Amino acid sequence: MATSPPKVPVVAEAHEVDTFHPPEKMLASIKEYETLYQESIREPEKFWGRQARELLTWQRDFQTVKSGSLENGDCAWFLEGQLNASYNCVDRHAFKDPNRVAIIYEADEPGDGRNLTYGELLREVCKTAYALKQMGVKKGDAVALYMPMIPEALIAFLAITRIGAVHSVVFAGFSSDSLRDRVIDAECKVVITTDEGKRGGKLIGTKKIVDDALKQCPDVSHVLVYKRTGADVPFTKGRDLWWHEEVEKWPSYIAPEPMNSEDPLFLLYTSGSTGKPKGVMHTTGGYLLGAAATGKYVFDIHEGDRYFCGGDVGWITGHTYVVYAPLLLGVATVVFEGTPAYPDFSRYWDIIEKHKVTQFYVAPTALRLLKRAGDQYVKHNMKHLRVLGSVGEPIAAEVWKWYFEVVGQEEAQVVDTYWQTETGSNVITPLAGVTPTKPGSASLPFFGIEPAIIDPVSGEEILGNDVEGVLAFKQPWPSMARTVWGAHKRYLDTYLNVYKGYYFTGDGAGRDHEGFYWIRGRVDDVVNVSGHRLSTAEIEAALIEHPAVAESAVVGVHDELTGQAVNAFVAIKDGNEFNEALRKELILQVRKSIGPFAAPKAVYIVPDLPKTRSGKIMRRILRKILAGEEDQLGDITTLSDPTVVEKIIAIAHEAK
Ligand code: 6R9
Repeated sequence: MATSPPKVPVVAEAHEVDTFHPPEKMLASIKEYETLYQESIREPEKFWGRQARELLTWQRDFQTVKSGSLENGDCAWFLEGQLNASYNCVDRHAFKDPNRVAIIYEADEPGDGRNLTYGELLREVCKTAYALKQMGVKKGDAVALYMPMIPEALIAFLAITRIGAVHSVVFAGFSSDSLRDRVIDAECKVVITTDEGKRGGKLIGTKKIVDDALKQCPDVSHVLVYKRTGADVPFTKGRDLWWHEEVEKWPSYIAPEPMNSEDPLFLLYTSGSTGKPKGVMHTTGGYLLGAAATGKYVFDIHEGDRYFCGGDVGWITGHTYVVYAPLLLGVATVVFEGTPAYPDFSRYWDIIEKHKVTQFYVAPTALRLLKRAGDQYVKHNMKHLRVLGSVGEPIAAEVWKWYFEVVGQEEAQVVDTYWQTETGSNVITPLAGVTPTKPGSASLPFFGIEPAIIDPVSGEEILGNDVEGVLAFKQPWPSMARTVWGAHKRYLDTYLNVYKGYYFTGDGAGRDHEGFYWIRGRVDDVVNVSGHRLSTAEIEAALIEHPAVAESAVVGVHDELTGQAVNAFVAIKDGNEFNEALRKELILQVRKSIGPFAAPKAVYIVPDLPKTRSGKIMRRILRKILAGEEDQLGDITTLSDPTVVEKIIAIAHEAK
């Protein structure tokens, strides 16, 4: 078994020979996966103890691999152990090989990018860490990031972790209101941003959004601003500081802060079934191990690889697979600022060809767009590609095949990776080149993951194959979230108390006759638009903020391009007139409260919503109406006013 990456560079230079030598896989066969998997389930201490010592560098070794339980919600890993994330991502590679490329920055405009070596990254991280320290950031403090996809975002992640602070990244597509709520919830005192962002040829006013958000955050003492475009942005004296002025003042080395394995590494806010976003908390040792282990086994990352994850650092995919997995394993990570459609639909393929990318990882929504644009855009030499990852939503079989045949030329392995913000890293996924794959199935559990299919009615686990139900996990794993920031009870109630003794994912799933898993989608009020996770309750709360709105109900409907789309039903208060202007205002309200990506695709103004006598909104009925399944509404006589259903059907029809 190849337990560590081969020492020699495994990809021949293109000019040298015209042959491509794929490295030996991390595992020899599916048999070896099965053996290791059994060990990971039966003897998790032995398995994870070994992996943790092999993949991470500990400043102090651990003695207790695993403690706590799902029942009690107190899982902890590698107690007594101490390590530092930035040391593991940067220093250890920089010492060995300072000239190795760490970051390949592909700017929005093709040709504007640059590379950073591990040596350069170490210096930049240290200087920035120093600057943060001088700004008063202490161990355990949360620092907010509101940044585009540029190398400085990664430098900021690592600088924060270097001094033992906690990053709380807010996707730079969230509105100022959303940013404000997250800054307040995590009690951030420092925010890092840019003057502007640049994406798909358009400018994004990041600093302005931060300024708006901070009007209601009196506790923020400093904003560190990286100059990305040179736009003339207002500066608040005493509070705002330029990155280039601050960072250059400080020495290029600062020692990494030793952190306990269970110290928080980051918070990442995500949507759940209730209105308020949850600050999911990940800890240092366990999370880093999940990232490194899945990078190694799922993506088959070897020394010398160039790894390109198209996710944004504002989401978990960017955290784990743009930043942590590739850097922990010491390979180059592509940081792409733009969009797959700019300047044209060949942008991803241009990048893959130019940088000889070995692993590519993206959401099906982008693949659907590019498949639709046409194969004429995919005429590149992409022979270095070994792995094609998919993430965030189910991938339809036709899209899977297109990815495999047209993009990968049937040479690269497609890995449909299922996981969540809360799981930290891939949990049900093929291992590239090892696991046989079936288009549309995320296949088999990763090491340490023991899935259970549960009957949602009885709450009992359904054993055997060929079964359907909701997906849960029976054992804790190192990279699982430990809590929801400031709301541990909510954490317990959402994930661990639903089915006692299990972690509940919130997804429906089937296990087929061969034990392969098929993810069916959320069973709660979460909608997945272009791989972005949105809560219907959160959008409803945004709509209600509009003075004309009495009540609203939001549902997800199937959408060709974005997977699901947000549709809103709104009952307006008496005295308000429905017209096109109001519809626009309502959409604007959601853009303002949450962000443009959450804007409803359709808004239906209705006289009333279908409700039970106890006042519960029956979203199921609304979903059926939009799906054209009016004949399958079931018993509606229990509604407080069954006649509203007819009216809503008429309105929905008229809109079509
Ligand atoms: C990584 C990420 C999590 C939700 C999850 C599920 C859906 C993710 C999937 C998938 C089908 C896959 N999801 N990967 N559904 N197949 N391969 O996306 O995290 O933003 O927290 O979303 O995404 O519904 O529960 P997050």
